[in-house]
Amino acid sequence: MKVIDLRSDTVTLPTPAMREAMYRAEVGDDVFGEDPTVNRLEAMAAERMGKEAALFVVSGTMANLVSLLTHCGRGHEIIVGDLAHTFLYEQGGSAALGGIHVHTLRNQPDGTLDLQEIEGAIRADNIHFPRTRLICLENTHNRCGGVPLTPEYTDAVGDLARRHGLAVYLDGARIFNAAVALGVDVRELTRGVDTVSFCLSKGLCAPVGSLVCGTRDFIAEARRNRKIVGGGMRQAGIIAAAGIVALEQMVDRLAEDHENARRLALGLAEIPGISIDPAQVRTNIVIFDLVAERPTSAEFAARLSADGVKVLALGERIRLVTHYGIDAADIDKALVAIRKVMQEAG
Ligand code: TLP
Repeated sequence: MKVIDLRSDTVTLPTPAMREAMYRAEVGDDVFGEDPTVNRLEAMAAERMGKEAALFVVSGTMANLVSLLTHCGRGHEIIVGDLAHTFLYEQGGSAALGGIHVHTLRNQPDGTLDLQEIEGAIRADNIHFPRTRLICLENTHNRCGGVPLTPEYTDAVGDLARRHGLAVYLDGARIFNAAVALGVDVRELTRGVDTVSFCLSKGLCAPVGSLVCGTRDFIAEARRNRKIVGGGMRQAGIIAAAGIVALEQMVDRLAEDHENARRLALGLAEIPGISIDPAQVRTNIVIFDLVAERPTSAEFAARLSADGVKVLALGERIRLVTHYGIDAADIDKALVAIRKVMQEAG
């Protein structure tokens, strides 16, 4: 029986073209800047994001950490959403390792931070206060159900930041999902921010890797910070090769994942005991609530898993993510299994 794994798009496996490219990759010592495949990937990434330079790192978490360490010093403050990945799921790395103070604002259901609230959160120059340095955004917004932030909103935050002498960092782990969903070039989503990171190892199917993109000076400093956290890799072209294939071949097809997510959301809306608004599902992430006390989200996930469908319990909510390993027939099978679990519970 094929397991239908909807826990995350991180479960995607490298494609045959990626394995071939990895096998053939030309490599060198990347800490010396001599891995031609890493250099090529970094140049491609910078170009795609409309930034001067890029840095290859092992994960989205490292991309966020290295970016924050580079933007901020000890005691500096960042403004970030209370549902941001950086805030919720990274062990407070920026505080633990960087001494960075975190000022959270409530994420709106559409993944944005209210502009007035951002403005209100910026510290005055006062000896008692930390110094505000950076505004952090996330696109698509994971915990807000994969919603894409628009170019207009991102530009507005960029304008606000510049008025106050601040920088903007975008956790764009799934930025290509946002660009595909909105039908815009990814550069429209990054032109308003100083620095952006994105992941190769989620919907784009590469086995490892993320990129931080920004100015040449910023990336030079970020390269030092990658080294201090132990992220200097040697013949990393082996994995960068898969990333090049990811950028060349795997971006446009994200639309299929979005289509499957919509199919899933529409099916879920028909199942008694499940609360979801399919109109909120814009990319490849589907989050819903269970209406009754039973099953709990943990029971729901455990029962489905026994039927070969894996989902993630996020507190009381359930998250499902579509990806390259999931087709429309899998969605229909998952819906049958979910309906069965809900009938048995009711
Ligand atoms: N998110 C993962 C898990 O942490 C839950 C997932 O399955 O969604 N930014 C965003 C917006 C992310 O969603 C993630 C991963 C990261 C950063 C961290 O990336 P990795 O896992 O490569 O460190």
